[in-house]
Amino acid sequence: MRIDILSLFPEYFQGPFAVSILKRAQEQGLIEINLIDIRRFAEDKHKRVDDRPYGGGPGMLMMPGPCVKAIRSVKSKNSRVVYLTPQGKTLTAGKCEELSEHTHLILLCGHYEGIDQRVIDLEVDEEISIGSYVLTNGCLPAIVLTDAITRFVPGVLGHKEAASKDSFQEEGLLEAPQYTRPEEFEKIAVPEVLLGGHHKKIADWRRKKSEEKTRQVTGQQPLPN
Ligand code: 4HQ
Repeated sequence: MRIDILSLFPEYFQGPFAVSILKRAQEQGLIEINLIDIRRFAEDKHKRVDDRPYGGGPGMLMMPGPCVKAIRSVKSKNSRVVYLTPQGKTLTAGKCEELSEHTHLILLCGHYEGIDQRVIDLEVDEEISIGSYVLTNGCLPAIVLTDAITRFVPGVLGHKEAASKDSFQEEGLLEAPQYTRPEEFEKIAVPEVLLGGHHKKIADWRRKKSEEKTRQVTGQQPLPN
């Protein structure tokens, strides 16, 4: 899978993509990430990429010309073009898994107050939000999306933790609490059942905790089994 990320700050991504699992996935050739500077596609001698909104209002918008040119410079028949925006559909694990099945993603990061609607009308396949709040630009959302998608690319995660094989996650449940050594930490003991090695009892305990947590946090009734 290839991911092209179009933004005004390609440097933004260099930290997160150069460490840990995303770094290894690139080294193993499982994903290829390309960072593209939209300003390269500016159409005037001042390299301008923003302008004032028609109808008035605060701030600036990204001009359609440079955005559309940048997208078209990498687009082919197999490309899926995603614009990151609070106006999009909220990202879920299911959407990440679906996007991981594409061979080419183009992620468009907005800056300022956003982009001209005609870029969306002409070139964008879907709009995705990483949550209901407003960030200063779309670079962090593109990092979040790239990270969450990469976990679903075959070979990126080890056998054990394979992205959606977690039965609880598949049922929309939150995870049970987890513990490692020591057995007691600042007077708090690890729940006895986890120390016993009784796999059925451990699985039952985890399910119960998982359902409790899901109810607490989401108010949602866990699906019956
Ligand atoms: N922004 N989920 C504003 C976001 C955002 C989000 C990206 C800030 C687009 C123009 N994107 N720019 N939340 O807050 O995706």
